[in-house]
Amino acid sequence: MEPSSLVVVANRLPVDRIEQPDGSVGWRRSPGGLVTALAPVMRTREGAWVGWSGAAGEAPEPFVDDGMELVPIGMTAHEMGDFYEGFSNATLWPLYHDVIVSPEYHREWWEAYVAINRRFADAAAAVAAEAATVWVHDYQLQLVPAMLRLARPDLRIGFFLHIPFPPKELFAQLPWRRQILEGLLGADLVGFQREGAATNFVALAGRMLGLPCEGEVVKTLDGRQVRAAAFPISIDAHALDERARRPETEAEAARMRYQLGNPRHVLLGVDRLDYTKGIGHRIKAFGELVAEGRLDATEAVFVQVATPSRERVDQYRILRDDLELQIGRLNGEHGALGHPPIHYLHTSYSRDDLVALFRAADVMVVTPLRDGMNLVAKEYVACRYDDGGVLLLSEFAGAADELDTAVLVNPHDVEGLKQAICDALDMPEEEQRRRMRAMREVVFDHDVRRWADDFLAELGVR
Ligand code: ADQ
Repeated sequence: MEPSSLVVVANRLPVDRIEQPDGSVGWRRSPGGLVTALAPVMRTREGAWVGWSGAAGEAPEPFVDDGMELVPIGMTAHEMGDFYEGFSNATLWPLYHDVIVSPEYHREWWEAYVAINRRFADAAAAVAAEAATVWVHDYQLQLVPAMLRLARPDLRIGFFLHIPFPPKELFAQLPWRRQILEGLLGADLVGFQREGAATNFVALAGRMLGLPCEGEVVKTLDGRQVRAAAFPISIDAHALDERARRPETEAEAARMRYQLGNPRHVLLGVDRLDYTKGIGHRIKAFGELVAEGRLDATEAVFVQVATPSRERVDQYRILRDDLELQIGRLNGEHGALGHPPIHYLHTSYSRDDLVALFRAADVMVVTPLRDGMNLVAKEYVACRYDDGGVLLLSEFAGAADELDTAVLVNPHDVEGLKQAICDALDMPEEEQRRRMRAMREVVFDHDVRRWADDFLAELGVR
């Protein structure tokens, strides 16, 4: 393997492992904002990407895919359980999302987290060229920056957290809070989605580790300066806009509305099936409007697409059962033959179908209780080239900072949410266009390419 001057380290590789008909293993590029944004710079800089293949077992040999060197990390089924389902998704995920469900603290999960972080750090250290730049991603790998720093003091190291960073009162619960802070401080630059998160982090470094801080900068004991700042992530807006404008997309959107019975209003939710996304809150609000007769189920239809997610974690199984009970009950009580008020799809959609759905929806309902950014909100905006449609957006999504002409809601306030849905459905076209135009300006001006360029420029990569 040739050493690489730019190394990305993320939990997942940007490819999915597929079994070929002849039994051999192949790889298919998985579409995602991160890989789209980084592909050009990775190609010109002979980049490498270190990540897990998503399946249990030994790591396959590194290989080259579309000008990028891919370095798979292996994990046993037991390690997957402790590191990924356990510490990452049943400890850190709920703790960093306002403890919507209770985080579980288990010492053996923590030990697996340390061991797997070390595995990623070792692989990155082995592939990085002298004085290379390494960009580490997300909550699964918060110890990697310090581990790398120790092994390779010559590297420039950046870290980006895709999810929220908790306030100190919640972070303080974590038995390994010092180790996590020290892990992150191995980076030269720590990026967050929102400014408040960066401020939290600096304050915690000062308070818990007793390090001197000045504005956005923390001074470490080994004399380095670590900068913490906000880099709100975005999407490939132009690619979505182009897809949305295709005649076949419009035809598919019309077909979808027809299948729904050509209702006057289509409301849409698209999420990973996750308790942070507030799916139950929006269904409750919509259901009450139908039950009270303020909405007619033959005129207003709610489509909820929920991608299966983390199905081996208990809380996710409970969430699915609760949600399906809630939706089944509502449809049973208020639906008519051929007219269920809610169309619920527990499935993943292709990019083309998602764009057609965004085109078919009059109101996009995005109501997370806490969300780092929420790309779905930005994707809806990117697809509304006609400047029509209304985005209903939770104040608790990072996207609310930028998309401030959306109809902003507090998802915990059921009456407020109901009123916001009614306001959205009644919004005059001129007002829809004014709000949407402002949001489109933000999303197109600040796309995912710009996000990656800004972060890398700050790290010294041009
Ligand atoms: P997620 O929590 O996964 O991401 P989000 O930002 O909305 O949430 O991204 C989800 C992506 O999956 C979107 O691109 C969306 O189109 C796609 N998707 C969702 N449901 C789908 C379906 N049924 N079929 C096909 N595709 C579907 C985490 C953080 C976010 C942060 C992102 C990026 O939780 O806060 O915005 O990382 O940093």
